[in-house]
Amino acid sequence: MILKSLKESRRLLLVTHVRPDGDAIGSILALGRGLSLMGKTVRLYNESPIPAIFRFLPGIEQIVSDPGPLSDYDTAVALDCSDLSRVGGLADAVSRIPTLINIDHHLTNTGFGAHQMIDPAASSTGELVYQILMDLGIAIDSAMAYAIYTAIFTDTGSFLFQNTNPKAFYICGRMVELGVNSYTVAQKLFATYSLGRLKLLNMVLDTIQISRNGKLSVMYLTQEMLRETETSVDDINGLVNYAKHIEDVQVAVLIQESQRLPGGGDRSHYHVSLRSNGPVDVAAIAESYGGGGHSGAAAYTTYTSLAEIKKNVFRLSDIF
Ligand SMILES: [Mn+2]
Repeated sequence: MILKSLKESRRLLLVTHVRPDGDAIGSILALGRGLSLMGKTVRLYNESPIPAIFRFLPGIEQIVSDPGPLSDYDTAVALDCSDLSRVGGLADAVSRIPTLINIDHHLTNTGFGAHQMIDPAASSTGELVYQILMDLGIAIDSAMAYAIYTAIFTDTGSFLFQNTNPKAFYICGRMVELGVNSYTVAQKLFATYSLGRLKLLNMVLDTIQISRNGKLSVMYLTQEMLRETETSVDDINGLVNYAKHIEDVQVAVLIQESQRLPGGGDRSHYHVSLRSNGPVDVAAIAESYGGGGHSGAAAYTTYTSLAEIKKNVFRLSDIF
């Protein structure tokens, strides 16, 4: 049904989640380019700024934060969104576009949209986009190959996470055959950090606390640290994983003070990222706070104080 609907569409808006990661960005770029090559009018939308590390991807400038009048589109495609609200402020308006297609791999996907391709066994949404491009008979060029490779490579944590499956290796191998320089991608994504980021990492690591049973680690990051190290949200990407590498730690938590919202007054709010090494399902924890994600990586936003968040988070360690 998805294929038929995509073939019949003429003017498409592709959307993905706020604070986009490599899977969100790679998926939207690859599918967007494929559909454009089929002669369709395609616009790629994201509410948030694109993190600097992804700016090497061909066509990245085509992801815009202004989709124009939504009445222009006959079809919307949501990629890597467990819930349409993940799109951000435009979610309601997007839901009114005549045909809504939902392509995702989150176990927690709410099943929104008229047509869905939801496969929690897929390593990434990029893997599903590859399948769709194949089924549409589109020849993958180097730009699409870089996008798909980046989607899978980042969502599997460079093939380190538990969602790394045979297809992830197979598709990435094919993408390398089609022109991706895997060394270049690795360098762009992981090997080059600013001095500020390392100083920020130093500060954040300094806040690590471990639960009494040793299975949970908690660190935090404040706006003040970003100012002091002259870093931006771009530099926060991946910091949470450091605390996961500690011996015996099963769940790592990074509590990140977010920028005050315009009109939000004095109230700080926090983005809480959770990473699990296996047995603990952090998506369930995030969901209980109104967030979501995968069993191994999830997040939620909260308006309580840092002290309160830490108290609640440490209480979690009692259950595992
Ligand atoms: Mn994903």
